[in-house]
Amino acid sequence: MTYTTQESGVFPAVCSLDCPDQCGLLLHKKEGKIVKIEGDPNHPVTKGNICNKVRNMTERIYDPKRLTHPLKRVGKKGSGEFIRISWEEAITTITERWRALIDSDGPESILPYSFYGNMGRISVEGMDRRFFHRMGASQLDRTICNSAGAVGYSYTMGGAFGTDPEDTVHSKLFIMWGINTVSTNMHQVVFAEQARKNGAKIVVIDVHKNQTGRWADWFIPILPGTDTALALGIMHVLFAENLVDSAFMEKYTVGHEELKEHVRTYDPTTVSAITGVPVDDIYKLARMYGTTSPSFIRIGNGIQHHDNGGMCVRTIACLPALTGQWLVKGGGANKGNKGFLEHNKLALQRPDLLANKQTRVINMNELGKALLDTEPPVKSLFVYTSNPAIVAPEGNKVRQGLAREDLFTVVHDLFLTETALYADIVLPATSSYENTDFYTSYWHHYIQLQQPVIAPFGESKSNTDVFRLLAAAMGYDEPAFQDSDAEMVRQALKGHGNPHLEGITYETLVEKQYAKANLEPFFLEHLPTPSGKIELYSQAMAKRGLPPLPTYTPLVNDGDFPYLFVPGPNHNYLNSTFSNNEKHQKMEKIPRLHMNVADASASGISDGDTVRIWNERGECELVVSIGENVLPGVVVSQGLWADAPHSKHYVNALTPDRIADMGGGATFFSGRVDVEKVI
Ligand SMILES: Nc1nc2c(c(=O)[nH]1)N[C@H]1C(S)=C(S)[C@@H](COP(=O)(O)OP(=O)(O)OC[C@H]3O[C@@H](n4cnc5c(=O)[nH]c(N)nc54)[C@H](O)[C@@H]3O)O[C@H]1N2
Ligand SMILES: Nc1nc2c(c(=O)[nH]1)N[C@H]1C(S)=C(S)[C@@H](COP(=O)(O)OP(=O)(O)OC[C@H]3O[C@@H](n4cnc5c(=O)[nH]c(N)nc54)[C@H](O)[C@@H]3O)O[C@H]1N2
Ligand code: SF4
Ligand SMILES: [Mo]
Repeated sequence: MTYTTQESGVFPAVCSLDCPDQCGLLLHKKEGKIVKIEGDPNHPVTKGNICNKVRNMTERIYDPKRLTHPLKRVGKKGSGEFIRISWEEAITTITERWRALIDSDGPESILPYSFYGNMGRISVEGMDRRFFHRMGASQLDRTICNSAGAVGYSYTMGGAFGTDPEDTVHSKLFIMWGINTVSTNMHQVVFAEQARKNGAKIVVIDVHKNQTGRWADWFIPILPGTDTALALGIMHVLFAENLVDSAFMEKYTVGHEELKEHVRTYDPTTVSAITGVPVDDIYKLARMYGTTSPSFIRIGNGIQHHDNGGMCVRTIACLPALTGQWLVKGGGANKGNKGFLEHNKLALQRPDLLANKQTRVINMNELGKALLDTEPPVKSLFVYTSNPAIVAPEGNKVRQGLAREDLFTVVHDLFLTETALYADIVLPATSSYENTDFYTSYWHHYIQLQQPVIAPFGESKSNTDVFRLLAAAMGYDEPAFQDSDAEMVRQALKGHGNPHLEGITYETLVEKQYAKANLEPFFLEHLPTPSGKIELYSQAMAKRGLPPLPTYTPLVNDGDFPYLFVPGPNHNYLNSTFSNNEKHQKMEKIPRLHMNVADASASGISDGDTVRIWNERGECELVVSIGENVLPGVVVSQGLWADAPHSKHYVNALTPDRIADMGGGATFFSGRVDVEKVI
């Protein structure tokens, strides 16, 4: 009997949200509906604790605003005037339009746009990819989240391999570097708290003393985009005071002699002038790092949403190699552990269906440009599992592009999102609890299975079903479009050549619900860098015209505005997800702009004033919160807020669509703004 046919009971599930913790869940079902969501106490990492967001998830699953049937636009784009249509009409309209476009403009006039609103591998890297490969559509480079840092980390370590979070209970020093752990990785906090009971110290390095900074034993405020210099200053002291592990460097690294020579110029006085961190604190931090073992660095996403973010992560990733911490249980670093759970992507995504066509690739961070300026133009956009009208940078450009009358836009989502308001056709999506999928955490080492627990909501359909329907209507008759969801999970877990996934199959997951990656052989013994060692000096970077040794480069000059603006995510939303839920909005209260007291008094701004934040790209309005939580010259907000009618909380109206130094990454936090009181 499947879970869906059982009216009542408690069923296993996985949190599908784009969150490193990827919790095991238990769904309590009564009369065919989920009535309660709690953590699975047996999950080895998340152990029954879940966040408030998901504890209140039933509100979202059964929200009366949820889409139940397809819609067709009848009013002006953006106005929200739609009428109900059938699935048949929706699929026919879309595919007729696409056929005509393929004839007149070629398949590259069609652009898919998606991200990880659901982390399920077959939902967002499965049938969809097969479909657009077969079509020969423009390809999307999915760079909005961690790509600068992922590439930077790979230059040093070869791939997403780092410390097992479960081992961090043994750590004696935690450095939370550019990560708002309390909100964005709560189970790392649980491990750190356990370690703290055994004397561990927690250091937080951030531009904002937020909930994570307040939790720290030592909070180190830093100027945005300068962390590379701080890391180089630490290296300077480690080498100068011989706090390095030469035997480790000799065996496991390349370039330590060059690095030692190179960091001579990054003395604490020089570094202090760049970072705003006092000279004595740089010495103290370096000595603490050089003498405490095990020491663990949790590398966050904040530092890499900058012009120089790739190099910053690459540099910090070198630190554990200087002190040999990779060999100590609970020591090392974690930027992301996806490498351990690398499955068979070729089988899942089938790039062979492209049949060697060289289709253009569009960077998702440049969506506005792609819709407004790209030649030949994008004429149709298919958005799924993402909400670019809120989350993409240079938001006004994005919305101007979405408003183009000649752009044929389809949006597949659970809600009529801000993006869906611009669609010609809107398709209702199932929630992850209605589908089969597998999930691989990018922080811990577990792979998990979701099997459908409830029936599809209204007429909603899963991503895979939508692409099966589209494929059939387009006449794509390859067997790849016939595979069931379970079959796709099977394919992804075969022939991957990843020793860490050896022995884990669809059947294991059906039986056990989750499985841990096999951690033998030890990843340090087979690092996928060109040299097979940790690359303190990187020939590969030199070949790409990047400095081969860790090097500090200042942020790009973003215009003559007084403040650097850091608009991060918040505690009770998950990017823009939940920002349309009343309960979550209430928990989050009002969006604020944090400003230093010196800046505020110089500008005649008082605590609680509504301020206008503006630059040449756009403007928004927030309520100011004045204090010492940010350094002078920096303003910080939290949250990607929904567009309530006339709300002026659209922070991405201000963010740049410049591309970071590596991986085509986003630079959300490298924009400059001015701030004035609204009278
Ligand atoms: N509750 C909640 N959890 C989430 C999310 C959410 O929206 N809400 N989003 C999920 C997603 S998709 C992601 S990618 C992760 C992101 O979660 P994190 O990795 O925590 O990244 P951010 O919250 O973007 O930024 C982390 C911190 O970096 C700081 N920061 C910004 N610039 C700099 C800098 O130059 N130097 C330093 N040292 N610090 C800087 C910010 O002030 C912020 O406190 O969280 C995931 N989890
Ligand atoms: N200013 C600023 N902007 C940012 C960031 C920041 O820190 N500051 N962070 C950036 C980062 S790190 C990220 S990852 C992005 C995230 O950006 P997005 O990936 O766009 O994340 P969400 O806003 O959560 O939107 C996900 C959407 O997917 C829908 N969805 C969920 N499950 C499914 C499904 O199974 N099928 C379909 N079809 N739809 C589904 C949800 O309802 C929701 O509308 O935002 C980026 N934008
Ligand atoms: S959002 Fe993160 S912390 Fe919350 S339940 Fe999901 S995985 Fe766990
Ligand atoms: Mo992200």
